[in-house]
Amino acid sequence: MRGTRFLFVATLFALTACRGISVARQAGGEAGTPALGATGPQQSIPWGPAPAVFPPGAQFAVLAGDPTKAEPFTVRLRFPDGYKIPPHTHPKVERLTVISGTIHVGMGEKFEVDGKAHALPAGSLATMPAGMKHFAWAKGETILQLHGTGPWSIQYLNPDDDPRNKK
Ligand SMILES: [Cu+2]
Repeated sequence: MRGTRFLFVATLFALTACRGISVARQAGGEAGTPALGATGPQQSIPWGPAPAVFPPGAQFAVLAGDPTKAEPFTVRLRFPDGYKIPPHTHPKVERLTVISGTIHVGMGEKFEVDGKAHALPAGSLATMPAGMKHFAWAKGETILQLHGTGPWSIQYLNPDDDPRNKK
């Protein structure tokens, strides 16, 4: 059944945001991981255009590690209101935390805006197993944090949806 493998935690855990700096300090001890302990929240995020695998309009920042390598990583994505990611899978578990805004995540092979999608407001955590087919859209400007172990990528189910195939 669709969505049964979607391990979904909608519980708000706003306190986590307050603990973010200490978590980052621990991560700072790893090789190649920038120490974020001395930097503040948001204003120190090194935003830039998202990689070409994302539909145009997203901003991207690597906070720790390298998502293209076989190592732990933490990245952030900033989507404008209404931003859509067509149906896709990932080769590794996707773990996302909603920092602000709301991301809607639907399961399956077809992009459908309906009541079956999960609305994940700020503070939500979602975990999607490798290979699970899903899609997403943002309501309001939305910032997500993804963490896991690379190499991380997106495989669109329909090659026509892959922005790299569009000229
Ligand atoms: Cu995904």
